[in-house]
Amino acid sequence: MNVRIPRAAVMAVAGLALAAVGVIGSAAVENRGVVEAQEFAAGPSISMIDTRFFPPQASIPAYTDVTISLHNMGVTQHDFVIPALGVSSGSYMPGTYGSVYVYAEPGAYEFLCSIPGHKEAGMSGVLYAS
Ligand SMILES: [Cu+2]
Repeated sequence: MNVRIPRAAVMAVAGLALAAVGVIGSAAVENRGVVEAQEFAAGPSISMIDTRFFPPQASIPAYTDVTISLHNMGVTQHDFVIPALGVSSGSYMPGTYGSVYVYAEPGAYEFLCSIPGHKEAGMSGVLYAS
């Protein structure tokens, strides 16, 4: 399993680099066929940029364990929180990467940066599960 996870990660990164948000789902399906040990579907990649998230809207499949990839492209610390789902990434220093796991029933869920003042400055968005 330890051997397979890096390969899945590399494939997921390659898929994310090439695919728009709407296409990532199919890339995840292909990855699953190749890498048996992968338990989470590769979901959208969201960048944290000072005072906003990009993209500000993203979609995931409902009732599915999904990985949302995060990248702080800003010059200050940010985080990624989905209050309604109890998801909190913890702080990301500028230039750092990571991910959070999400499982959701169908619906629209606000995500935001919880660092004081950042949501008010524009760091929020909506994650759609369907
Ligand atoms: Cu922030």
